[in-house]
Parts: sequence; structure tokens; C-alpha cells
Amino acid sequence: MTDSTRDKPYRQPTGGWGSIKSLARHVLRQRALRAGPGLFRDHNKTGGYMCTSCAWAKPARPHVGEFCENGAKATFWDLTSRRVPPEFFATHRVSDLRAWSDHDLENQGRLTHPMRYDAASDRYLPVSWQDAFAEIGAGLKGRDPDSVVFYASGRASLETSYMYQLLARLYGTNNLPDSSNMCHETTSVALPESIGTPVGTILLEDFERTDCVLSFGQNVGTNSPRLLHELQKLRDRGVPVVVFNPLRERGWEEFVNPQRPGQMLANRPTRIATQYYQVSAAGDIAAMTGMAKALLEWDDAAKASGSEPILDADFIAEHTQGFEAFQRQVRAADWSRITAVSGLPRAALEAAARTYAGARSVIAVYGMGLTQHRLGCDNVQMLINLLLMCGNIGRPGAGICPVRGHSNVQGQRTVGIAEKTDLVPLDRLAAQYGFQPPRKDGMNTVEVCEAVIAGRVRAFLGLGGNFLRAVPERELMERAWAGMDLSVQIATKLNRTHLVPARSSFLLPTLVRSEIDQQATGPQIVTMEDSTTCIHASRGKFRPASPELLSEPRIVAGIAQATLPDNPAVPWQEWVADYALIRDAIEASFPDDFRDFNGRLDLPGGFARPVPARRRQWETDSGKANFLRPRALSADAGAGEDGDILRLITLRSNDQFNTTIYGHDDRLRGIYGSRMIVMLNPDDRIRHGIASGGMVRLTCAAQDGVTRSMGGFRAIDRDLPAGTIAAYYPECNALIPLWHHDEKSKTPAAKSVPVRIAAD
Ligand SMILES: Nc1nc2c(c(=O)[nH]1)N[C@H]1C(S)=C(S)[C@@H](COP(=O)(O)OP(=O)(O)OC[C@H]3O[C@@H](n4cnc5c(=O)[nH]c(N)nc54)[C@H](O)[C@@H]3O)O[C@H]1N2
Ligand SMILES: Nc1nc2c(c(=O)[nH]1)N[C@H]1C(S)=C(S)[C@@H](COP(=O)(O)OP(=O)(O)OC[C@H]3O[C@@H](n4cnc5c(=O)[nH]c(N)nc54)[C@H](O)[C@@H]3O)O[C@H]1N2
Ligand SMILES: [Mo]
Repeated sequence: MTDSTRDKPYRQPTGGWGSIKSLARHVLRQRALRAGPGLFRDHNKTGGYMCTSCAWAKPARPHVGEFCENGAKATFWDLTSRRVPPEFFATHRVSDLRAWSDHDLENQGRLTHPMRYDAASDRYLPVSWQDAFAEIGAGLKGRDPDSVVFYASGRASLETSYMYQLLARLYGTNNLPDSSNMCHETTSVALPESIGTPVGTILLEDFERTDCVLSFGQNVGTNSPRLLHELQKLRDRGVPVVVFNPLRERGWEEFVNPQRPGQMLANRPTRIATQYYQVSAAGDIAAMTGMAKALLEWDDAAKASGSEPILDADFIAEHTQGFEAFQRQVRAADWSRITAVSGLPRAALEAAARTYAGARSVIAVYGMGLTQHRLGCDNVQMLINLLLMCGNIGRPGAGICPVRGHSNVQGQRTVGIAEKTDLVPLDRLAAQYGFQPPRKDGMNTVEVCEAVIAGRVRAFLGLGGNFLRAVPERELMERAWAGMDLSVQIATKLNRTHLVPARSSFLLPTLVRSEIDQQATGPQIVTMEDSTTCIHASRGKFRPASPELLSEPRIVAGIAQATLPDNPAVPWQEWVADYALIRDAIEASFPDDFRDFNGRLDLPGGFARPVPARRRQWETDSGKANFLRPRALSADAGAGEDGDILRLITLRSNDQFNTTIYGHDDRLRGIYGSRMIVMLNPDDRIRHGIASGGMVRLTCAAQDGVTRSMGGFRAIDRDLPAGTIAAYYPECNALIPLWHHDEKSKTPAAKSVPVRIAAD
């Protein structure tokens, strides 16, 4: 290879010495030495701060060092000693910064002062907080509330999120899209239809009791590495783990636990997946249909011979609805179609079904590989069907486990960040705060993008995140963004969204969660909800990156007070002085979830919100758990069936958190030095006339009159199913049409983008 890209398949286990080496490099590069001791003492511990990386559960009895490679990287990245002061902006024009990479922008360090864009000099200039709030308030007052968007990325605490949704509703809109709209929105729409709850049903202790884990479309080694601790323990007990993923992800293969000195010294890894199936992208419905078909056939045979049944007939009769129609559809499905769409032979699907049928209690884990498809809801609902067939919901050691993304993304929904009004107790908010909340649904992320492109969004507030980089249809979005009147970005580091200014733009820097949040009554606590509905307190431990920084609650209160008429029922000032009062207000709005909120802050392992499906109470229309029939065998709704079109998976490397790029290596996939790569199977490469390591161009195959094409990728051979290729997000977002989303939830379908490939 001629450039700096290195391609060297990684044969080491996940974790182990490789992760320690990588961490040492990151702590030095970020000069974040102050973070080291805190990691052991305070990270994910009761009385300490909760990791800002993923949302995986925090155990009641943590390890001495309850962190992982990527959680530690996120912490070093936050606690870097690098700074972006006003002088940085004095030396760099915004249009020049637009040419910088995502990595280079964030790598400059933490933002230190509130800044306002000055179009004449094309620079951000410092502004006082007071002036910033006053001007933002003036910019928001008197607008049509539905032309304003209040976006949230899933990191902000329950306290901030509650204040933010109240700000939007007092202002007059339910336009509260969040990062979840691009992520597990599919889960939030699919699960209520199936089992009457929008969240997963398992608790951490279920991993200690399960007899089998199924995993679909989730990359544990990179995106939720602490889950490997649970998986390692259950593998020690001999529990099988069955994985469906087009890529051979190292995290699902082998793990050496850095917290186990004996294992580190011997470098003897734990094998995680006992069966690994490289399903084609969008082939999961077909794969699960094949498994269900086998279960039905074996159950028929068991009935005929009088041996033990395979299905849980009592559970199906008492607790479910729709089984008859479901089983007819599965029986009618043709094995040749199942194997063609899934890319897996019948024997493989039968072997997976055999393991599933042999277990008393099964947990199904899933991620973006199921949610980010045109038929994402069908994917998730088919997985529920598979669990329901054998009664695997609502008993110990069994259940559904969506692995959430951002550390408080699930919690934001819980406290009212939702564009859908039926998810929010509007009547209670109305009574609590003496106002008429807007009753019309707001816009989700895709609808916001449509409205931005159409010029209907006039002002956008971002509570964290990097909206322009995270959404599809990048080129049209960036062009339209500049036409807005106002952009307000609450952020910790500089990113691309900040560099596409609207007519008036503000950049408001804030604390990170591991920093001390000092207010009038002393240092404050914030809270968040993990993937298993457990709520934890978090106390910052480190000195803030700059004395100018304000906490997120203070910034939200500042904007609210400058924008809204006085309302004695909403004590913004008192809330900011003492966050316990915000928690009291949350408890009053959501009494079932947050009973005795302040009293239960420090329960080891957090306190769990009640989830009715855990007790086999089904809050669905039918009052039962519903078998729901998938609308097709392929989750891309047939888009990839033309032989020349490839399905592009856009995914994360081991050196990034979403649009935050820590570095250019993806150690676990053996790719170093560049993110402009496409992984593909050598047969596909040869068929398209591409040399090994050659340069390629990807072009979206959608025929809608818009050209979406990107060159400059290097082809890298990897073991992938025919017709499936993979490249990195966010680089590839320019290739994804806005309308290419899950049909029900509108989650962008980032995992099977129809593309053509050619030598470049
Ligand atoms: N270190 C780190 N941690 C993170 C993040 C991060 O960027 N970095 N992001 C956070 C966020 S917001 C989220 S949402 C989660 C995301 O975590 P994941 O849900 O793991 O998301 P992705 O990295 O996009 O990878 C999805 C996996 O699905 C597989 N896949 C793709 N298409 C298909 C398919 O059609 N079928 C199947 N069965 N598999 C498929 C891919 O090969 C990949 O292994 O992680 C969170 N945690
Ligand atoms: N093609 C493709 N697109 C995708 C995905 C995919 O798999 N493929 N995944 C989607 C998913 S799952 C998600 S969740 C979205 C992510 O979308 P977002 O949540 O919008 O993006 P992030 O990259 O997480 O946001 C990073 C920025 O957040 C700011 N930040 C970091 N910490 C804090 C904090 O504590 N407070 C505040 N106020 N700001 C902070 C920093 O300035 C940083 O630059 O992207 C989606 N887009
Ligand atoms: Mo996410």
C-alpha cells in the first residue's frame, strides 16, 4: 500500500495487553494524567462519576477498576489538558476550520469560553454569558414555536434533560428530536407493539442465570466492552453464545480480561461466541425465520412421538396473541428464499435453533445491526417472536436486551425528551407548571432534516451532539443549514456542526460529567439511566477545564429565563442552586418511575424502574404479548436484490465514539492509519475489477435524481458475506438518502445502504 493505511488482521483477543497499550498511548496523547487515579477509584462506582461512554449497566459490586478500554479513552478525551480558548478562534477562520477532519477538530481540546459567530470576520468571537443568553432569548421570542428545534444528544443528565424538555414545551413545541431517533428509536417503536414496554426486560443479574445468549448486530468489544465481563462469567459456566453478524468481530470471538491478572499473564483468552454466523446485511429476518421454522418442525415431531415439546405452549396460550398467523407464515416460508436472503445454509440455522431450543432461559442481545434497516422494527419484532415461542420473556435469566448507545439516552426519554406526545404525561406537566403544553407531535430527527432542507426550521438548539455529522444526506443538509436564523450549540469540544453557522450562531461550552459541578448549595449530583433501566448518581471529581464553563442545567436555565415569561411554578434559579429540587420535580411528574428519587440515589447497582413485561404484564392493545409477522424476509425491503448493488454497512471503529474520532486505528479489525477504507470480500472485489488495496468510489444506487458519490476509499479484503461491504460512519453519511429509514420509526437505515462500487 502506498499511503499510511496498514491492513494487518488482528489475531489478539479483545481486552488483554492490546487494550493496555492502546490506553497508555491515549493518556499520553491527551496529556490526561490527572484522569488515571480517578479511573480506579471513582469510575462507575457508587459515590463516584458514571462513565460518559456507553450505557451498559453498572454492577452493584464493581471491579476495583470498573472501566474498559473505550470508557477510559472517553474519560481521557474529556479530561485532556488541551484547550480551545478564544485565541484559537482569533487565529482560525471558520471556513478554514471546515477543511479540518473530525479528529483534528476535537483533538484541539476543550472549549473554554462562550463564543458568538461574527460573519464579517468569519470568526467566533468571545461573548459574555449574559449577552449570549439575552441575544438567544431575543432570537427565540416571538417566533412560531414549531419552527424551532430542541435537539438532544443522549449524554445530558436526567436533571438537564427534564429542564430542557420543559423549556421546549413552555416555549410551545414538542420538537424534541434526540440521538435516539438515529439509534434505538426502532426499539422504542417495536417493543411497545410486541410486549408493551419501550425498553429491555433484563437486569444484570439475569446474565448470572441464563442458559444461552443470542446476539444480533452488536459489536460488544468496541461499543459495550464491560458487557464482556458478564459474557466471560457465563462462558466460565459453559453457557453457549450464538452470534449473528456479517463481520467477524473480535469482541465476540476472544476476550482476555485485564481485571484478571492470571489470565493476563497467561494470555489465555476466553472464547466468547460458541457459534458464529456471518449473516448477510439485512438477512436477519430470514435467519430468524429459518430458526423458527426448525423449532416448529421439531415441536411437531415431539408432539407426534410424545417426547418433551420444544415450544412453551402454556405460555403461548396464556400470554400471547397472534401465534396461529405467525406460525402459518413461518411454515409457508421457503427454505431456498431463507438461505438466499440470510446468506446462511439451512444446517447453520438449524444448529443455531438447536442451541436455542436446548436452553431453559435465553437472553437476546442486539444493537444497530437490527435497528438501522428499512424494516428495522420487523427485525426487532421477529427477535421477540423467537423469544416468545419458548416463553423467554418475563422469567429469570431470559429476556430482550437492546444495548443502548449514549450513557443517558434511555433516561432522556424517561424524563420527557420525546417528540411523540403520547410518551409524555402532558396533563401532569400542565397541572404541575400551570400552562397549556402543546398537544401536537413534534418532529423527529428525519423530519427535522426534511424541514431544514425545506427552509421550515428557523432556529436549532443542540444540547450536545454533532447533528450535521450524524444525520444522513450530508450535502443537502449542510447547504440548507446556513439558511437558518439561529444555531445554539451546547458542547464540550469543537465539531463540524459548529462550523456551519446559521445567520446567528452561539457556541456554549459546558462541563463534562467527571468534573466538579459547584453551585450555590455546594457540589451537585446528577443522575442517569443505564441500558437495564437502573438509575445511578454521578458526582464529578475533577477541576473544570475552565473557570468560565457553566453546567448544562445552568445553561438551560439561562436560555429559559431569557426566553420565557416569568412563571413562579418553574423555579429555574432554585433548581440550578440545588439539583435535588429538580429531582423532586421529576418525581412529581413521573411518580411511578422515580419514587423516593433523592432517597435512593446511592443504591449500589442503581435503582431499577419498573418494567411491566418483566412481570409478564403486557401493556399492549391486546393485553397480551403479540406475535407480529414480519413484512418481508429481507430487512432492506428488497432494495439490494439487483446483483450489482452492494449493501453498505456504516459502522464504528474501535477508536471513536460516534462522530468523536479518537484516532485513525481500528485495532480489533486490523486496520491502521486511515478511516477512508471499504472492507469487502475478495470475490466481490475481483468481480468488480478492483485491485487488492486499490482505490474505489462508492455511489448510492438509489434513483431519486440526487447524486451521492464519494471517492478516495481503499479496498481492504475481509471475510464478509457476498454482497455485503462495510465502511466507517460518519464519513459515509453523504451516501445515505434521507428517505432511506426504518419505515415505522424513521431511524435512518445506516446498515444496508444500496451502493455501487468502482475502481477510482
Ligand atoms: N467505544 C464506543 N462505544 C460506543 C459508541 C462508539 O461509537 N464507540 N457508540 C455508542 C452508541 S450511540 C451506540 S448506538 C452503540 C452502537 O453499538 P452497536 O450497536 O454495536 O453499533 P455499530 O458499531 O454501528 O455496529 C453494529 C454491528 O452490527 C453489525 N451489523 C451490521 N449490519 C448488520 C445486519 O444486517 N445484521 C446483523 N446481524 N449485524 C449487522 C456490524 O457488523 C457491527 O458489528 O454503541 C455505543 N457505544
Ligand atoms: N451512517 C451512520 N450514521 C449514524 C450512525 C451509524 O451507525 N451510521 N449512528 C447513529 C447513532 S446510533 C447516534 S447515537 C448518532 C450520534 O449523534 P450525536 O449524539 O449527535 O453525536 P456525537 O458524536 O455523540 O456528539 C459528539 C459531540 O457532543 C459534544 N459533547 C460531548 N460530551 C458532551 C457533554 O457532556 N455535554 C454536551 N453538551 N456536549 C457534549 C461534543 O462537542 C462532541 O463533539 O449518530 C447516528 N448516525
Ligand atoms: Mo446511538
